[in-house]
Amino acid sequence: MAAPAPAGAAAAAAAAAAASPSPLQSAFAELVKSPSGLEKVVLRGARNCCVEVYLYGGQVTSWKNDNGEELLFLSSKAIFKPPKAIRGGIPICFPQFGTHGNLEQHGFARNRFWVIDNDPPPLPVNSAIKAFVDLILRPSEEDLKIWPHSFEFRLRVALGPSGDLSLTSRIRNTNTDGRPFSYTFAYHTYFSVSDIRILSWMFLSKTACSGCLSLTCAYYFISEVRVEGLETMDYLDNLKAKERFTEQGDAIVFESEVDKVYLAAPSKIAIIDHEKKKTFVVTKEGLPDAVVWNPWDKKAKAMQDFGDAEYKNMLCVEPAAVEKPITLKPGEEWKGRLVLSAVPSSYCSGQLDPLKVLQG
Ligand code: TA6
Repeated sequence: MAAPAPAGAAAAAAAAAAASPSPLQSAFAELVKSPSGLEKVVLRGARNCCVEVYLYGGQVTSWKNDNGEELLFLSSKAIFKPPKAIRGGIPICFPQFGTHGNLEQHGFARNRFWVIDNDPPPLPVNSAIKAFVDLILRPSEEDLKIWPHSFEFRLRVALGPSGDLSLTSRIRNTNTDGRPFSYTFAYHTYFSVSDIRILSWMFLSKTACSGCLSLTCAYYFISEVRVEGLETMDYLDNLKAKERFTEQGDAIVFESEVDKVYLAAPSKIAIIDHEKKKTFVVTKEGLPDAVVWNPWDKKAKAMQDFGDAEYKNMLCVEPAAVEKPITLKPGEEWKGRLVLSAVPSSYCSGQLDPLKVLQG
């Protein structure tokens, strides 16, 4: 029995797919050329839900909810030209996170061209997910000179029926000389948030009693954006020579540059954005650590592919494997998964209780 006719945008994609067979065999995924000339895959879900993945870097650069609202940060100064990595979305750091090794910062997967994998090994997935694409990266001769290991890196990007975005990585050691290899990894996710800075108010009240006037002055600090789930975790501080500290017991709010690798972090982390009445729930599998990064004003000015004020509206929370590199023997395969969902959260939705979100 033929699949039910997809509605709206997916119908158009279906017609297009039928008209010109693309390497993508799905009505919910379309390969297009972006204005930069780089190719990207557009995944269309229910209503206006949509995801864009560039073959360059295997990088998600856009994730929209059913109101068509962009949920990921992409710099207005992002450079879409190799070998520069695209500033925003979800760059993949492999086979090295940051400067944890002697390769270029964050390894090379984010500035290589991936290809569409039309025949991936089966992956147990929820059959309700129609909008997905499989990409694959293998090392080039040049890569083997800087990192002498054969691997197959398969990436499935999927847009769920409720608008959730998932990235499933499978990395296999295909060395034929019996050598294992080790690597570090991160999904370097840039979230789009409302003003991340702690905003303060001075509150003056006048009280008059029995002929005298007294002024009471109070300061209120409001942070629209907070991260929950990393309280009391140990972390390596990249701003202090990777020294190890323990996070204080409250939600993380932001008032200066932050660059921390939280160790053995819980599988669920929440980013609560009061202003946007939304909570991002970050769920991770096979990735013990979580990096939190905001460059703040000075670092922002120093980055050519980043707007001076853009630090106010982005936050990176990056499921990662940093402290303990992953080691694979030949033939072995590792799986690392990230699932992102954006839930409405406001005082009245009752979804503001982070524990409810984290333990939901
Ligand atoms: O993930 C945090 C971090 O490692 C920071 O140290 C900062 O350098 C950021 O990544 C961005 O790195 P990039 O190489 O993309 O400029």
